[in-house]
Amino acid sequence: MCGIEIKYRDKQVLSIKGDKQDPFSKGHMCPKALALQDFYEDKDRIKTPLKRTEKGWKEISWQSAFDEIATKFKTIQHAYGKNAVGVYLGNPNAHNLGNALFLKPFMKALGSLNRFSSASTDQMPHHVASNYMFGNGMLIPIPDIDRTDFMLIIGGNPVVSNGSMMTAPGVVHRIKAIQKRGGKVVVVDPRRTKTAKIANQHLFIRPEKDALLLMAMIHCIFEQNAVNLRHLVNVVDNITQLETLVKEYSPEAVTAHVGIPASDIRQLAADMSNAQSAVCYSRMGASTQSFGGLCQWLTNVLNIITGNFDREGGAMFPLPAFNLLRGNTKGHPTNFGKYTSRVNQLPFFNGEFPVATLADEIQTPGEGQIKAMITIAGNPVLSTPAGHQLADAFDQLEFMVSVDIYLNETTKHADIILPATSGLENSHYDIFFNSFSVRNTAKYSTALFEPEQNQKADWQIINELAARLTDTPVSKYTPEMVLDMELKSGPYGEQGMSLKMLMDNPHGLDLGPLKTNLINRLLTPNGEINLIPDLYVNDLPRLKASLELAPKSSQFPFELIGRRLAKSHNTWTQNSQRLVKGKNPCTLEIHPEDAASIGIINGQKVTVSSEVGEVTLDAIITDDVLQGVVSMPQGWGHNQADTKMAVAATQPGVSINDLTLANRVDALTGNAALNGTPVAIYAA
Ligand SMILES: Nc1nc2c(c(=O)[nH]1)N[C@H]1C(S)=C(S)[C@@H](COP(=O)(O)OP(=O)(O)OC[C@H]3O[C@@H](n4cnc5c(=O)[nH]c(N)nc54)[C@H](O)[C@@H]3O)O[C@H]1N2
Ligand SMILES: Nc1nc2c(c(=O)[nH]1)N[C@H]1C(S)=C(S)[C@@H](COP(=O)(O)OP(=O)(O)OC[C@H]3O[C@@H](n4cnc5c(=O)[nH]c(N)nc54)[C@H](O)[C@@H]3O)O[C@H]1N2
Ligand SMILES: [Mo]
Repeated sequence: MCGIEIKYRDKQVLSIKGDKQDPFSKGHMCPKALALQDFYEDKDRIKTPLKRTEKGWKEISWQSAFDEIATKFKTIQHAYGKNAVGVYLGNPNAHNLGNALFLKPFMKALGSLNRFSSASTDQMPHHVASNYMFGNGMLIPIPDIDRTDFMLIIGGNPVVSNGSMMTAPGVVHRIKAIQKRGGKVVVVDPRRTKTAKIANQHLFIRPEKDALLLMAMIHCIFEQNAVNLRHLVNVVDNITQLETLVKEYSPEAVTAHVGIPASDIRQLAADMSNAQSAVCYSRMGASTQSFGGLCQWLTNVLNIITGNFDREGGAMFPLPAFNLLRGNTKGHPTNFGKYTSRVNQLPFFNGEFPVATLADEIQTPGEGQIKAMITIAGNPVLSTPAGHQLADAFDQLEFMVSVDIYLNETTKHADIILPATSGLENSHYDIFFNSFSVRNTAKYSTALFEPEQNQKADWQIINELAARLTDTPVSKYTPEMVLDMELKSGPYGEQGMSLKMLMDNPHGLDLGPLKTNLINRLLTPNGEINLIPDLYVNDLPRLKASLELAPKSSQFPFELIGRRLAKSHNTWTQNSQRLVKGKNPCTLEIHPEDAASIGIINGQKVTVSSEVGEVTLDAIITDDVLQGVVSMPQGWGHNQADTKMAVAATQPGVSINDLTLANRVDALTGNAALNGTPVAIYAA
């Protein structure tokens, strides 16, 4: 989403800089953009289809790769049923125009319900809350960071991540601007993050206790007589029933659990309702945990009842030029939990099952068992809970295909790897991240370089596969054709929005700040917002039970949380020299008193073990983490044999997901509960 200016000669990148004329990013870009050159030039990037043979990987032609894949998938589906072929879609699909447009028809062609993605290790609770409250999983409220006077950030570190479900290039400037106009930023996190360090206030919270905090804040809003629904007063239902639900969650009732003094909780609620405008933004830390579903529901509730919903400076709904919700009408029945997964009965939603249960679906015999897989732009062996167990499961498949740019920890388990073009060889318009953006803007970039002769873009690969699976001709559409049509039929179509218009304005077009628009866009059957959908009310006994302090597990006394690093993106950017140079960032942060209690010193190697695995890494002693909590980065662990990522191997790190547990999910949404994993620590 950041505009970048690349100087180049022939096929050589000379420089990469932020584009000052981009109306949205205004010259900002993060370190990962610089690495585009490394990805482009990377000698390890695969460029020809590879097939596993007894003598190792063999380069094969696209024709024979497509032939073999289509035959194998068809044979397996014929023998065991359509669901026998599973799919895992990774995060880069969301950053890829062609995949964002053509994965849907591909999935339809495959006809399997066994679909999984990184969304269930990430933001699924947001989609579920939007589905139940606003009538569509993609109608997502976004913090109006540029106009708010009070921003409460729970479990997000946007200074490092640049926002998430909040597209906001240059977050530091935006946070400083809040402070400059007299506003306040408060961070709630078990770790003193870079965001916490520039905030006005940081409150340490115990992992997985955010739903209790939110319940108590809502309790306080009623107690302080501060409910103010403003323009939504006629569409918001069940406010009195909500008051009853939160009654028992006073700050005093939750304080010992969340680890925040009751007076601070009251003050936080008062600050939020007294501010001219305010927004509560809760993200990864509040989603990938045992109460992720409740957290995202309660975040919406808090924003709504304090009069900060669909209003300047509150949580608002972007209206992108390519409107993903075009054509949706009111009153579609919810598809949440229409199916449940075979082995663990986790809910199907938004066209997929929770990935935490993928290994079980592969390894548990019986009708409906997954016998073959295709992964597209995903690295679940490093990115999903108990990823090392999923690796074992992959080896039990009859057949596996990966569409990727690297031979890595996941793709090495495939029988055939199909190489896709990468960043600078692809054109781009961001369909998803414009939908989560703090300002309405639109920008299209053409591909900078022609791909090498034998390469194909992701969308060409999946369209070809779809055609072969259905014995139909390959789609005649290109991403540009669909994009142009959507832009013309979208909300700015009448003002002339089109692909040509974007091409005439290569720095991007500013379509203005977010606008109040929710009442007309609500897609719930009755056009109203139910504050207390049954789904959530039925999950409250579980929250209440958590108030009965569970005794700390003596075998695994610490709670492990993850962290993101400015110079890496998930699992795959570590083959860039620019990004990995410098000292090893894959360390375990531990509080001084905890370090003392187990007798370790700064820099010492420690072993971290959980119920499913153990890893060894350097300890960093710091009071940036709460006592009892330890933090390590996600996305590392490139120390496996048989991969081809030479730079990454120089700084491999270890995988946090060798420790996380596949059976720790948010019982409501099935989202992986990655944060709060019980672990033990001892000197290595
Ligand atoms: N413990 C813990 N686990 C986590 C997280 C955490 O915070 N803690 N974060 C979670 C989150 S938020 C996410 S989104 C997931 C991410 O999980 P994944 O999506 O599984 O992981 P990525 O590293 O994003 O995987 C990207 C894969 O796509 C390939 N790739 C990159 N670009 C392209 C391309 O253009 N085309 C194709 N075909 N392939 C490409 C890469 O080589 C890599 O194999 O991880 C989750 N896992
Ligand atoms: N540089 C960089 N940028 C990225 C990525 C990257 O890998 N690198 N990944 C991208 C992706 S895929 C995503 S989804 C976004 C994520 O963007 P963010 O949500 O901003 O990501 P995190 O840094 O994972 O922030 C999660 C925070 O939650 C805290 N936390 C952990 N457990 C709890 C808890 O129980 N309660 C509370 N309140 N906090 C908790 C952690 O300490 C951490 O600070 O970032 C995106 N941007
Ligand atoms: Mo993510």
